[in-house]
Amino acid sequence: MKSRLLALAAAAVFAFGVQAVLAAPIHNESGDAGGTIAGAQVVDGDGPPGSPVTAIVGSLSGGNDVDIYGINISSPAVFSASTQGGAAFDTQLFLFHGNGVGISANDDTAASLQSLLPAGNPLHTVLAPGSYFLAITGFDNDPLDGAANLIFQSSPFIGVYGPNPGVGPLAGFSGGGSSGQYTIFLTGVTHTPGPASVIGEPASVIGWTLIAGIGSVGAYLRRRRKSA
Ligand SMILES: [Ca+2]
Ligand SMILES: [Ca+2]
Repeated sequence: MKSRLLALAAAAVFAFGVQAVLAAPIHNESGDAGGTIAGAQVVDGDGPPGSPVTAIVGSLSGGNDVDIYGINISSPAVFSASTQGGAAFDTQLFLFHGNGVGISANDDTAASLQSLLPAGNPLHTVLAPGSYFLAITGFDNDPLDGAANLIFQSSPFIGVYGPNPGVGPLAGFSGGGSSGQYTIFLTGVTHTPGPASVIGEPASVIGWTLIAGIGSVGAYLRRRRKSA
């Protein structure tokens, strides 16, 4: 009886330990996050579904590197993304729908060359909870549509902008920017709870499911390798 209790206690401690490891609120870039919506790195697998993601840590390896992350915005009313205090280079942040249509952009704040997509901005509060794509680049590597139009106004640098009228979805970037290590601080973002959370983003459901599935397998394999 005693040994069974000890075994149960050990199992509980083990389960708690695993949960604690899985509950990491910070997502570390795995390899190099892709520079397209389809190649985006989904922020899942390093926390239980629904648990908060408070930051993404990664690096832009050169002026043409663009890192795009698939994130689950669970609370659009408080969603924010910021590199203030999280980078030593001139960052830019851009938010997109799963179909590549632009949502918001910021280059600099009044205080710094780092970037802020602010909580409470009407561009964010109107969003439905679900999957979105957050891109980080170094100034002045800007997102372009298929006709090489700038998707977002790029000056004055401190503005928070929605997409320019008439532009198409993301097709590429202008290239040639600053680079370095970054931390993107997040609010209103949780680890993806899976396809059921993808509300209001029907065009991206299949892609998101596929990406999330691949990401989960990758995370599983990474954990397997680490524990082997
Ligand atoms: Ca990178
Ligand atoms: Ca900037």
